[in-house]
Amino acid sequence: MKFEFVFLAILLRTVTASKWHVYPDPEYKVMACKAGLESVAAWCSGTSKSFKCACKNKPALGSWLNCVYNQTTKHDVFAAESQVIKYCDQVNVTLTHEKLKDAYANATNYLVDVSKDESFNKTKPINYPITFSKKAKKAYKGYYIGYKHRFGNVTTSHYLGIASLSMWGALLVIASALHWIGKLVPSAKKSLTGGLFNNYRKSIALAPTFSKTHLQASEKPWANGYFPTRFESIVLIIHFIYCVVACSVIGFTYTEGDKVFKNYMAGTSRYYGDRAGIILSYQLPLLFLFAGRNNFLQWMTGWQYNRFVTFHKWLARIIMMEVLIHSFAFVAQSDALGKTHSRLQAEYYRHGIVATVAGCLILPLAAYIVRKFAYEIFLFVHIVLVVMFTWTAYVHAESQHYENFYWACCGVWIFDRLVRFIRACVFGIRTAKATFLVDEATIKLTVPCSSYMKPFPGAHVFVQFLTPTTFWQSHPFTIVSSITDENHFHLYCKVKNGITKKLLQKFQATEGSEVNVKVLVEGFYGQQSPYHHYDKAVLIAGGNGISGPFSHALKLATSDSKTETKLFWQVREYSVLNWFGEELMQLKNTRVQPVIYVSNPNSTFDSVHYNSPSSSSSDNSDSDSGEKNTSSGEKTKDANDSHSSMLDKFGFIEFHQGRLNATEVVASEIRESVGSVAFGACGHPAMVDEVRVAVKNNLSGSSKRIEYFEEMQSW
Ligand SMILES: Cc1cc2nc3c(=O)[nH]c(=O)nc-3n(C[C@H](O)[C@H](O)[C@H](O)COP(=O)(O)OP(=O)(O)OC[C@H]3O[C@@H](n4cnc5c(N)ncnc54)[C@H](O)[C@@H]3O)c2cc1C
Ligand SMILES: *[C@@H]1O[C@H](CO)[C@@H](O)[C@H](O)[C@H]1NC(C)=O
Ligand SMILES: *[C@@H]1O[C@H](CO)[C@@H](O)[C@H](O)[C@H]1NC(C)=O
Ligand SMILES: *[C@@H]1O[C@H](CO)[C@@H](O)[C@H](O)[C@H]1NC(C)=O
Ligand SMILES: *[C@@H]1O[C@H](CO)[C@@H](O)[C@H](O)[C@H]1NC(C)=O
Ligand SMILES: *[C@@H]1O[C@H](CO)[C@@H](O)[C@H](O)[C@H]1NC(C)=O
Ligand SMILES: *[C@@H]1O[C@H](CO)[C@@H](O)[C@H](O)[C@H]1NC(C)=O
Ligand SMILES: *[C@@H]1O[C@H](CO)[C@@H](O)[C@H](O)[C@H]1NC(C)=O
Ligand SMILES: *[C@@H]1O[C@H](CO)[C@@H](O)[C@H](O)[C@H]1NC(C)=O
Ligand SMILES: CC(=O)N[C@H]1CO[C@H](CO)[C@@H](O)[C@@H]1O
Repeated sequence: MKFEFVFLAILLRTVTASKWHVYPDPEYKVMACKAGLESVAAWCSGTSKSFKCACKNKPALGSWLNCVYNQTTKHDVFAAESQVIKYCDQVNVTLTHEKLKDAYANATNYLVDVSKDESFNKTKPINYPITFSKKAKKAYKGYYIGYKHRFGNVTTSHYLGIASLSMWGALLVIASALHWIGKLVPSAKKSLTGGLFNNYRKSIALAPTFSKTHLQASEKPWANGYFPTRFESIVLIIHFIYCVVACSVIGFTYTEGDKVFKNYMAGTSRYYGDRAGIILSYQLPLLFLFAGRNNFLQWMTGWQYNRFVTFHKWLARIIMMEVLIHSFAFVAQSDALGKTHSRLQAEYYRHGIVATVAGCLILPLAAYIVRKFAYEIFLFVHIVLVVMFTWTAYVHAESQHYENFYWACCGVWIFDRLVRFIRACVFGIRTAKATFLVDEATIKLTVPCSSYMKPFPGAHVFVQFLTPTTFWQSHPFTIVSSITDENHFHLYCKVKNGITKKLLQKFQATEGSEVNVKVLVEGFYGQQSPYHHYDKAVLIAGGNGISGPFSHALKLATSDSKTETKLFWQVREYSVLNWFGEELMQLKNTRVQPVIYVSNPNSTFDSVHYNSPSSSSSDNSDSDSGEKNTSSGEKTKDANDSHSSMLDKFGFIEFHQGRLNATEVVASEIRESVGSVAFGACGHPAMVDEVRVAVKNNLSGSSKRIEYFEEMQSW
């Protein structure tokens, strides 16, 4: 947890570094006087944006002050003088309020009205002060309104950017407060069962965005991944609407006679461009923060990493929208100013273009389909493009003094990588024992624990298999603390098409026996759901999703909590007892009631060759081939013996043939319970969604506190 505080400090440091200049109104007047007068007469040769001539040349200073005193009132004259002193200080001319008054008094003796002179050449330097003529006043007004719009919009944009960050901050603070109150004073949370709370939870906190679909949306080809939950959608929609309004409502329109932007297009596009550019700068660090594995906000809010990943994805899409507004606005502005060609030569402009292109490529290359079928390619391309985007955007922004935002992004990213590195170092390279479980197409890994890190139920680790072709991949797996080996934990890795398949090919030659494999482990990650605060815990698992729910059940069984626990497990074959029997044995004679649903009607105990916790692996492989012969041939008396002896051994488990109906389980468990109930689910996405929806539907029918914890994460 110490990491989290260091992180907070770094983040605050980078955020406070993003200071900018707010222009007070007198400053606009001082700037506009100088620019207005210099547009009607010249005192030095060559035009310059600097204040050198205006400060050093006495007639120029006199004319400038004449305008400043004419346009200010007694309320802002002092501020305006101070501004003149500040500008002159920048060009090493030291002035005071008295000196300004003297210079003005002297100048008034020599003022010349040049506007009446038709032949006056306004680019030829003169050596006398001029009056604040009508012409000069018109120029002044044009500059005044121009600067006010230009820099006022910048100020507004900063405030809007800060406001968007503050809204996220407020949300996270509220979520953290609720999380910690629930954690420290469990009874407070349990007492929130009134109609209002249940309605809120029913229609927002627990509901998927659309009626039934959250995780299982990923199975629909058009869905591009998971649907957020309704709570997440509401947060994101509010954020989206805010961004649209903030980017599109500028607050004023282009004024004719604006001398800063000579035409409508040049002005308007600049306002939109600045607005979008500044707001997105504030939001970028959030994007990097939410994507990090070691994001301290997980610890504060109790939200799982996948919720932050959801926010990360949608924020990225909205920020890209702002990037495009910014880019196209400046394309339009360059065109309106006739500067397209010259800007294309400028380094900052070119970097801006590259950043936009890189950003645009990131989104389609991170689509669900890419992540599903080529996760490693996605990850590699994502990192390369994000580095490209950040670097080019940094160079682009630095030219306009917005680079601090990018330092914040890099700080967040580097910090996350650093913590990951430290975590991996603390665990060190370990030798894991790998066993291939044929029937389940699962690789069982037994990994020695680090004495510095304490595993907790539901935790997951990221594993790198240190073989020449796979060492760079980092995969998440849920841990199960080992029962047989002290200070070890198991990972049950379902064989899929990537790294797990590669490992399988390695092990296939040595089926059934153990293989040593070097791994680098990074953990422990995840949030532990507080089932022990509830009177009853109902854990529902499907297939390989058993790891998390089982760990919770075991913890509840072995700790002195009074929580009544049920562990439902949907499997295909009885043969799961071969690989998970030892674990389940631990639940014998405890408060935990395991219930197993076997879906394959042909499955029997015959394929189970569970002996005792001390059975060696070579025994297993012998009986394995023996079993295969019996199950394909006629059933022998042995098989019947084994059936009854199995029933003996696993008698404490309730077995059912058929599929587990999550809706029914949820409804009946709530009906039967006398106190508060917490549900947890991990397994097939459709089943997990079913549990979520069933819990949501049954909230209002119950006066007890009913909670749902999703034990499954995907991203
Ligand atoms: C928090 C968490 C806990 C998990 N616990 C378990 C577990 O206990 N047992 C288990 O069998 N599986 C678990 N998984 C899933 C497991 O991470 C993937 O099955 C594994 O990474 C697939 O590797 P592959 O290269 O063989 O898969 P592929 O065939 O390449 O891909 C299969 C699927 O896994 C996803 N995937 C691939 N690599 C990653 C990655 N590095 N990070 C996230 N997703 C990835 C892909 O998007 C794809 O949808 C867990 C996943 C998460 C997020
Ligand atoms: C007063 O103004 C005149 C004309 O600009 C200038 O030549 C002269 O040096 C000024 N005197 C002082 C004391 O500033
Ligand atoms: C400002 O200058 C104008 C001439 O441009 C003049 O009419 C007006 O009186 C001046 N106002 C003040 C407050 O000096
Ligand atoms: C002002 O003076 C400082 C130090 O004397 C010098 O570094 C700087 O370049 C000067 N600035 C201008 C605009 O002359
Ligand atoms: C005005 O002055 C500038 C610089 O002294 C000179 O180049 C230009 O030709 C002059 N223009 C006219 C119309 O006299
Ligand atoms: C069960 O066995 C019958 C007959 O052997 C077979 O037709 C059926 O497909 C099997 N069912 C499953 C789910 O394996
Ligand atoms: C299993 O049965 C097959 C034929 O049914 C036989 O060839 C094989 O040797 C048997 N294996 C064992 C281990 O008995
Ligand atoms: C197994 O034993 C039971 C009684 O214990 C008996 O009813 C059944 O027919 C036996 N089955 C086989 C295949 O021997
Ligand atoms: C589960 O039960 C409910 C109500 O009892 C029923 O509507 C639903 O269709 C069942 N689901 C499955 C998958 O059988
Ligand atoms: C008590 C209660 O509200 N029970 C409901 C639980 O949800 C199922 C359907 O999901 C309803 O049929 C029950 O009436």
